[in-house]
Amino acid sequence: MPSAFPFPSEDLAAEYDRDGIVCVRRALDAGWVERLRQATERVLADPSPFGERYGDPARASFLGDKFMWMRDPDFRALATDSNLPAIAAGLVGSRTVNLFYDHLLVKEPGSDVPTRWHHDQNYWPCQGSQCLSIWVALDRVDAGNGRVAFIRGSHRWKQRFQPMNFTNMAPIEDPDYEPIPDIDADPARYDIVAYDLEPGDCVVFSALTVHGAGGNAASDRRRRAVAVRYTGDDVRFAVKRAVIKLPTDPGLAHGDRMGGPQFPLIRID
Ligand SMILES: O=C(O)CCC(=O)C(=O)O
Repeated sequence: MPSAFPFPSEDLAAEYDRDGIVCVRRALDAGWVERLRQATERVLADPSPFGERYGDPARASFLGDKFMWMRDPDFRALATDSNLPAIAAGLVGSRTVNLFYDHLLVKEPGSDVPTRWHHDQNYWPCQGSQCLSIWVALDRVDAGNGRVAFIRGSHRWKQRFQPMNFTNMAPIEDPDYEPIPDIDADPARYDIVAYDLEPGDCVVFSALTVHGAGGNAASDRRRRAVAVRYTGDDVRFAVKRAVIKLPTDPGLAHGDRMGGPQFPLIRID
């Protein structure tokens, strides 16, 4: 059962609205973290058809999987019965929350694979202002082992950038979108924020917020994280050119409200 949770406060919701990124401390307690670490090892040992090695396959140690909730009870509990749905609803101010998908993102020590700057919404088959991710740290995360950085306020930018192919970290040249600027060439031009996280802390960000992360080349610490993606009241299914693969046909037409077994409604206030 979801526990009583004091977050998000009105102040935090206002910060999310303004910046497109907030940090929520202790979103999950130590029991949850241990449960999810064990679930992570199960998924890494037996990846689904969505299991991926990002970057150069010969050296890859940035490992991912998706839709774990569909086959693992602990990831399902995280997505549906933890504090996360309430955090999502409160921050975007939505009466309803649909689960979009969950995404395991593990950067092992030695991984030299950065996550290039991108925003998520252009490779998600949905549109609306209430698409978001809750990225939960399962290890201590800092600048040394692949902390994610965000450009504050970029969810309000008018530009829509080419989606990024996570497997080779190259942009997907979709004519519907423009190339992302070279942010690293002039980082001082941007309002970049990143948070050191303890296990159980999370960052919550809009699918339009530009973000990226370093590799984990120099540390001897794992960087295990799980991002759970949710949608709110104003989000509709959208047919787009280059989007993530889905496990099944969601049976939705362009403009339909999110729903059905692929995108279940998990919270209604
Ligand atoms: O974990 C990472 O390095 C990247 C995370 C990310 O891009 C996302 O969750 O959208």
